[in-house]
Amino acid sequence: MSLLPLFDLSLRGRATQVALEFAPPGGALVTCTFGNLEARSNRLAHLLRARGLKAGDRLAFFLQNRIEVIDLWLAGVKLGLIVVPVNVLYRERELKHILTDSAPTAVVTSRDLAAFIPPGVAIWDVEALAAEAAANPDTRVAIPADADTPVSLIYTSGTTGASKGAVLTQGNFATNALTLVTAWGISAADRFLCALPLFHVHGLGNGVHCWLLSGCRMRLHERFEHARAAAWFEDFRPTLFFGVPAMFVRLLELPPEQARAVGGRLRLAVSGSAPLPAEVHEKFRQLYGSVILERYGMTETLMNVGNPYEGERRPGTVGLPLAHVAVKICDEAGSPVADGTSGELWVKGPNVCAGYWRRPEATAAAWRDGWFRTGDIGVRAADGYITLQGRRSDLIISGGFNIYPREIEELILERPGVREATVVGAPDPVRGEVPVAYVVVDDTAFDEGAAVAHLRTQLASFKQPKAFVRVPALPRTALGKVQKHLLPKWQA
Ligand code: MCA
Ligand code: AMP
Repeated sequence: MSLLPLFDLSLRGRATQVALEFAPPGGALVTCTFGNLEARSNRLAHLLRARGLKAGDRLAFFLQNRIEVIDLWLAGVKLGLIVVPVNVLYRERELKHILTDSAPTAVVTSRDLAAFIPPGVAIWDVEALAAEAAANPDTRVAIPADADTPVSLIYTSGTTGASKGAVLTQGNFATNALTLVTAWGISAADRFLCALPLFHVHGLGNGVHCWLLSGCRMRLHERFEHARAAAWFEDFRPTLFFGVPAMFVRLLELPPEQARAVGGRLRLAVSGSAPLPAEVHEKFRQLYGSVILERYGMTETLMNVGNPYEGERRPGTVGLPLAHVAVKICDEAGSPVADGTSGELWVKGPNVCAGYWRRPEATAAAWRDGWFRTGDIGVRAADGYITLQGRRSDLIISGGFNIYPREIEELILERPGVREATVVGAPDPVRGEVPVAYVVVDDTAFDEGAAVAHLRTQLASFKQPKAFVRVPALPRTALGKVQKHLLPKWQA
């Protein structure tokens, strides 16, 4: 199975239909038909080929949502490239790791973001690339591809601090989208509002692929802005919305009458990437008259489990395994546990990535007998519904973005006067969790202002600790492991 024949249902089959409305910040709406997208990506594919790119080469993008991201993705699929999406909030240190590890031919970026790219990496300006592409022929260029053809390297934060690239194939994306389009009844009649970033699999794997496979109309925004969301819903009148819990929390701020009207047009709202509090699920139902469908996925596996479209969408649970995936819940030894007992979720299916890019040891550690160990802890009820309870690692999820404490701790420990440091997730009403640092410092040598300023240059904004809490010592077990749950609670 490969992507282009599935995209062709829309790119060629619905060539004259409006595919996309892009809303640039402060600018007028730009509209594209599926035929326009086919032509634009063909022109770009000709140009990329002329610049020497061939199947298997990496091409990174470091861009806010815009039409050119779609062009790059489609041209990449056509040429068999491995596209490397990079979070726009990452800064030099994070970028250096990803761009060194994936060794792309170039990174496509915009003028405002180019300054963050470390030296030594070829930068292609997105505007210049688009202008040059426009002069190329719009005839189809495509290499043969199958389910095993790699199409993307997406970096996921590793427990050791260095993120690893998950090698995702055409088969992974195709299976994922086919299952979701079928499970969620997505059709060409839908109107899909997308304000998720396209550099993560929620926006890219679920958003873009469900849109292209179903042939619905997508309204794309550069990013989610809660102050504008109400106006967007009013104006576009979506039937379909995918969001992270922080977006649904923000949507609870809409006046009841407006929320009701939005909810009346909304056929389906899907939440994922972080736990959706049952209370938000219930408040959204009351306010909008729409029952959110919560599902669970990972970068390495795309989607695994979801609440049913037909049937009970049970708050606080992620539902039942999706059609393409097998799920088992295991104890530490890898034996399945009984229903009602907590264990680690192991998954198997055509959705699971091919491994970690150039990291055979990490790949061997994450797979066992063909099953991928998710690191997520959960429990299955007698009727099959799965509830996630936490992680084997101490991952923090803030607004749907993942943070590994170790990465921040290592940077804090490099500061003068810091003897010990640990970072934990503190509850936050909108973002779910925010990182907070607990430090044991020598007060005469530690300069908090300088530490904050330094971290700002080193880390994405969502990873910045919201506070430095000074403690006399970190609580530790007899073996020296920090007992994070014993730290004094921090409140904003
Ligand atoms: C967020 N910020 C951005 C952007 N997005 N800045 C520039 N460009 C962006 N695209 C920054 C803001 O500057 C601000 O930084 C902070 O994030 C929060 O912004 P705010 O406007 O106050 O937004 P909010 O109302 O708090 O909502 C945050 C958000 C954002 C918009 C929901 O967290 C977001 O886009 N999350 C989506 C993450 C996502 O797609 N995850 C999927 C991963 P500052 O704090 O410095 O002021 S894939 C995954 O997890 C798996 C596979 C799955 O299951 O889906
Ligand atoms: P990422 O590393 O960005 O792929 O994030 C994947 C992680 O997000 C999963 O391993 C889960 O811990 C978490 N996640 C995704 N969806 C949900 C959900 N609906 N509820 C709780 N956690 C989720």
